[in-house]
Amino acid sequence: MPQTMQNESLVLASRVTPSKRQLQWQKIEFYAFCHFGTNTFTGKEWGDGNAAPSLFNPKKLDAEQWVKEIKNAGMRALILTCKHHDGFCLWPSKYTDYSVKNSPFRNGKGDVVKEVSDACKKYGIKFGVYLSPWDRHEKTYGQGKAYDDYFVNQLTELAENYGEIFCFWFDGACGEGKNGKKQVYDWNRYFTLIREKQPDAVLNICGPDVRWCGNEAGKYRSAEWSVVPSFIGNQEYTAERSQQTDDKAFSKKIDSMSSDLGSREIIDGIKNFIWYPCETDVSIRPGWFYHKSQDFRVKSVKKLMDIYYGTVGGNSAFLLNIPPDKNGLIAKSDVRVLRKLGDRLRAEFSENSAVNADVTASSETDGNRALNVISKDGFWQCGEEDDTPEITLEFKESIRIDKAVLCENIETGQQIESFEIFAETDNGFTKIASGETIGAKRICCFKPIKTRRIKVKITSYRRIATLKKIELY
Ligand code: FUL
Repeated sequence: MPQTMQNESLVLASRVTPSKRQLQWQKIEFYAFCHFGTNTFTGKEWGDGNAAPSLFNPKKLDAEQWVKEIKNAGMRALILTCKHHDGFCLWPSKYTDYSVKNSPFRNGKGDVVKEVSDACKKYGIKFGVYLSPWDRHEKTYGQGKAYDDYFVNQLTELAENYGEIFCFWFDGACGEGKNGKKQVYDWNRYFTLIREKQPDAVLNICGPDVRWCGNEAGKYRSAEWSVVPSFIGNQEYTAERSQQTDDKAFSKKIDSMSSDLGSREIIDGIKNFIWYPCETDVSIRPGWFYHKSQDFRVKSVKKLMDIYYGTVGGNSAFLLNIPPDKNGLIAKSDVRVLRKLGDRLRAEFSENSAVNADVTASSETDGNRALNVISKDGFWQCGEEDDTPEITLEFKESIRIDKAVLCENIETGQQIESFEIFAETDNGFTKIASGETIGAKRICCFKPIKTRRIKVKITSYRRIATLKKIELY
C-alpha cells in the first residue's frame, strides 16, 4: 500500500468489488439495443399510447437478419424494447390487449420477443429485455399497487418464457410532468422477482447493477470509475436526471451527470461506496426508432470507432442502438456501416504482439507474477512497498504497434489512479501514452512506433496495484 493511502475514504473505496453478475456483464463489452414498436410505423419517438395495434405490421420481419449483422459487427448481446413508453407489447401478454396479438403481424399469432430471443440463442449472443416502467397506455399507471401488479406480471412473463436473459433495462424517462400521473414504482418488488427468476441478469439504469453514463450523445469520461458514492445508485437520482420531455435535443445533450464520479477529490469524506459500472447508450442514428428520413444520417465507422475506444476502451460498456425498419429488417444504410465496423474491429485487434514478450516488473507478489499479464489466467500484483510499480515487456525483434490495451484485475477492485506507457527507441524511453483510470479495460491509441521494449508505469494507485492483461497491436 503506498504511503499516501492514509485517507479513510480511499481505503473504503479500494475495498469495493463487483458481484459475479457484474463481472460476467463486464465481459460482454459491446452490445446492441433494438428500438422497435408502434413508433417504427408512426414516425414518433415517444408514442402517446393511442396508436392502433393494426399499425404494427412488419411484413418481412427476420430476427435472424438482425442478429447476424449485430454479431458480425462485434456485438455480443441484444436488448429489445419489449415495451416502450407507449405501452405496446411486442409479445402477446396475457395482461393487456395492447400488443402484437391484436396486430396484423403473423395474423395476430406472432411474438417478436420469442423470434428475437430464439435468434440470439441460435447465433450464440445474449438476449436482454427493455421494459419501460413509464406506460402511457395502461389505465392503472399512476394507481400505485395496481400498476405494480401489472408491471410485475409482465416481468414474470418475460422472465419465465424466453430462456436466459442477461439484462433488464429500466428506463428512468417519464414525461408526465408536474400535473401528470404520478406512479411511485415498487422497485424492490421488481428487483426481488428478477433475482429469483433470473439470478444472473444485471439490472441496468434504474437498477443497482449497471449505471447510465448520464447522456445519450455517445460522450464518455476521460476517467471512468466503477466505484462511486452509494447515493448515485438511487433510482430517484437516476430518474430525475433522465428524459422528461419528448425533446429531440435530449439525445444530443452532453451535460452528463458529472464528469468525475470517483476521483480522490470527489470521494473525499464519503464513507459509503458501491460497485456501479458505466454503460454508454447511443443510437447509430439521430433517433432511437427508425425514421426513413434519417437513412442518410447513420453515424460513420470513424465516429463509432471513436465511441468504441472511449467506452469499451474507457472502462464503460458500449450499448449501440440499431433500430429495425418498418419491414422488420435492419436497413441497408445501417447494415453497410455495421459490416465495415466489424471488419475494422477485427483488423485493429488481429495480432497481439505482447504474447511473445519477456516480462519483468519492479516487484511482484507470490502467485501473481508479472508474466501473468500475457497469459490467459491470473494477474500481476506489485509488492506492498512499491509506490510506483513498473512492468516491462521486451521483444527479441522490434514490434510495430499503435495501440496498447491494459486491464486491471477488477475482481480485487478498481485501484489505479494514473499510469504512463513508454516505448524504447534510439533516444531511450519515450512516453507514448498516459491516463488516469484503467478498470476493466483501457485502450490507448498512439502514433505507430517501432520498439523492442514497452514499459507501463503505475504512477498512482489506492491499496493494491494489479494488471490482468497487457495487449499490444
Ligand atoms: C430514453 C427514452 O426516453 C428514449 O426513448 C430511449 O428509449 C432511450 C434509450 O432512453 O430515456
